[in-house]
Amino acid sequence: MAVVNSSCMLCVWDCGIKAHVEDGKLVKTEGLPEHPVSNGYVCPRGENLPAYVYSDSRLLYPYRRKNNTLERITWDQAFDICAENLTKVKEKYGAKSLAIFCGSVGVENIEVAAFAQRFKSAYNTPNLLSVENICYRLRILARQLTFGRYVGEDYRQAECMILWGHNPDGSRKMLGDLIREKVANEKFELIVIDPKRTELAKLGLHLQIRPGTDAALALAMLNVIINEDRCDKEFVENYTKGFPELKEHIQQYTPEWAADITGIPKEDIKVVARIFAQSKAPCILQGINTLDQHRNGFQNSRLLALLQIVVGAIDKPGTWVTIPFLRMADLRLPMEEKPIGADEYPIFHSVWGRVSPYGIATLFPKAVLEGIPYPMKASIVTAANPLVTYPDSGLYRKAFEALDFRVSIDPFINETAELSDVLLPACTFLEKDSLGYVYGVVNCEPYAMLRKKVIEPLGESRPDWWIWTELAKRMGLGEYFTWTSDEEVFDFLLEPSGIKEELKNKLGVYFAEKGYYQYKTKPFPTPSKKIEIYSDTLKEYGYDPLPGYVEPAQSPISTPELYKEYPIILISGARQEEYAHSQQRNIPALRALNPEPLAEMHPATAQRYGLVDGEKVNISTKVGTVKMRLKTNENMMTGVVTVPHGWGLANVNEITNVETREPITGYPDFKAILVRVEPAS
Ligand SMILES: Nc1nc2c(c(=O)[nH]1)N[C@H]1C(S)=C(S)[C@@H](COP(=O)(O)OP(=O)(O)OC[C@H]3O[C@@H](n4cnc5c(=O)[nH]c(N)nc54)[C@H](O)[C@@H]3O)O[C@H]1N2
Ligand SMILES: Nc1nc2c(c(=O)[nH]1)N[C@H]1C(S)=C(S)[C@@H](COP(=O)(O)OP(=O)(O)OC[C@H]3O[C@@H](n4cnc5c(=O)[nH]c(N)nc54)[C@H](O)[C@@H]3O)O[C@H]1N2
Ligand code: SF4
Ligand SMILES: [Mo]
Repeated sequence: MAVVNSSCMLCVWDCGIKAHVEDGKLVKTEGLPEHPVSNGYVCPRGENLPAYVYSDSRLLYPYRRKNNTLERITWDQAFDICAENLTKVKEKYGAKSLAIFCGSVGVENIEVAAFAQRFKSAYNTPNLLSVENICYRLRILARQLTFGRYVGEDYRQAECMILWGHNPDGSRKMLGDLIREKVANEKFELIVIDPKRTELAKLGLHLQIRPGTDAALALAMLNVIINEDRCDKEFVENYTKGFPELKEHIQQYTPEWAADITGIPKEDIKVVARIFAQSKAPCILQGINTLDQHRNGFQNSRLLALLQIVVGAIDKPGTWVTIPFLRMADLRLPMEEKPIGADEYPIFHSVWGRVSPYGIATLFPKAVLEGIPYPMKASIVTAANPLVTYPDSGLYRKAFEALDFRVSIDPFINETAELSDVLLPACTFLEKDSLGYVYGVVNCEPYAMLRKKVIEPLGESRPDWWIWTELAKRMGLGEYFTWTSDEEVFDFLLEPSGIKEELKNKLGVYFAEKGYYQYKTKPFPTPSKKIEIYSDTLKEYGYDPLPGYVEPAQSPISTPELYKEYPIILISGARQEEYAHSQQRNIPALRALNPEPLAEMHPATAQRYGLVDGEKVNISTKVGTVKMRLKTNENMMTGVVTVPHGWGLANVNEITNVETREPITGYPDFKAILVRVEPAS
């Protein structure tokens, strides 16, 4: 029996694991107590890694689809078919007619995204359509525009924490546990802003907010803090630009005004604003996508930043701080052509000369089905399941069906792979050496870890880098893909970071110190060299330079006619500990813990619409209907229903839409849409 220290890649938290191996087989996984961030924690998915890796639904050989059945083929045949078809498409419609999709795993396993980027630029298509156009990039951009760089939440030392649209018990359990410890042992204020009274909300002050109205609350909190003279004047004067304009701007947004919009009593808004402003170390933990996937998404992120700024809670321990930057190799090659959506969403594409490699994924169906701005004819989908995880699954299905050629690279046959012409079996992270790396950006802990190989690749599955490399060679692009082993790949990726040697310690972990008060010695890297409360850049592009409030694209107020027909507000995608997105439904131990998706609603709302706890209901929008079991729950806000995403057979994205996009980044609207709920006949 051997024990390998590695890290888990089933979600972005990258927990340390001890993998027990017997006769070349993974038999057990448990937490790694010495890990500097997870400290021995693993969730049920991490505990069930043996069942994950040996699952019957693993794709272990290359396949092609012929007469609607899967035919096993060799790697050589698979690459030949891909090369022939991708070349044909390129010759007939141009390189840009190939779209490469890369999902959440591409963020968690940087090799996946890095090689997708390499291939994209070698093939010469600008169209890498990533989950970065659904998740997280929006906030990075909003903070970059405000601070010039990304700042993140130094939550461990926070004395006042606002969980703003974030329920770590489902999405980030380690943090949930830490909050419970802080509540029990420290002088610590917890505030939770959520339409659902979550278990953590019960431990602190809960503001039950109407979905999608967070900007109104934030503006009113700014109003209270500024008008009651609770700002950090010295900080604001020396390090920010645009405070006088903000002061004038927020006068219209009173707590009374916000109370009507949000459903939160005005006194509660004042109390929370004061607690936040008085704390020595206040820290807002913004939901990882909750506030982004709305019409007001970008400005929501700006507003939370402004709250931190006006009270001077920047770069101090326990607030929002600058995370030391770790540079990784950039595998992109220079490219002239812009991806789809670059003109409609120019800031998402590039700002201050920093060009993003991603197109607007929500415009993919339009490109395929309407040829706007140009036709899209082929796809390579890696580490993603857009048929379940993107808005309006029916439309995405139609778009994928309309393509001339589809390739899928995945360790499993997911719903998107089921449509593919060629399926290429990637091995899982347990079957290769790679790099565990979320360096600071998402969890604000500046560490990186070698993700050591635990077992040999199963069947004929292979590492992602190898698949891209061989495919490129077949297409005459081999000169750009010269790597020959896992080790060469991560050595290359790590080269610019300067930490290659440091990672070779016993645990394989590199952990950096956070530097505080950087602004005292280094100006903020914005055009004004200050924090930009007022953003001239946003103004130049025709967006509001100071964030305001807009109603959700669908709401009782913005679309009263629609509301008559669809009188309940739907939230989709609150996380559940057992699953990552559309994955792991095939693991029996996890399925036993969480057998089916439930639509949760307050009993009074259920009663109002004649619905009974435990019965199946149809949830409908103009886009479609999805059937789920109803669970009444006193903790829900009345008039709101919440459902999980990622369930192939009861897929909430059958009813979401691609039309109501966030106006600056093109993000989809997943969090505040109007639905009708009826008993399923
Ligand atoms: N309605 C609604 N929809 C949502 C959301 C929501 O809140 N509501 N959330 C959105 C968000 S924030 C996100 S991030 C997306 C996620 O969207 P996706 O990334 O599309 O979702 P996953 O189901 O995680 O798909 C990941 C795929 O990667 C595969 N995979 C795992 N390991 C590897 C590997 O090493 N290599 C390769 N090549 N493949 C691998 C898995 O088998 C799986 O098929 O969903 C979005 N969709
Ligand atoms: N187990 C598990 N963990 C995951 C993932 C997973 O799939 N499974 N996915 C990972 C990924 S890619 C992501 S993006 C993150 C997502 O993480 P987050 O976006 O932080 O989502 P949650 O922590 O589930 O918290 C969502 C909470 O927001 C509330 N909410 C919904 N709409 C609104 C609103 O309009 N306003 C406010 N104030 N609250 C609202 C919901 O009621 C819910 O309690 O999770 C990550 N962690
Ligand atoms: S799936 Fe669980 S164990 Fe694995 S990284 Fe995520 S939280 Fe940690
Ligand atoms: Mo995400």
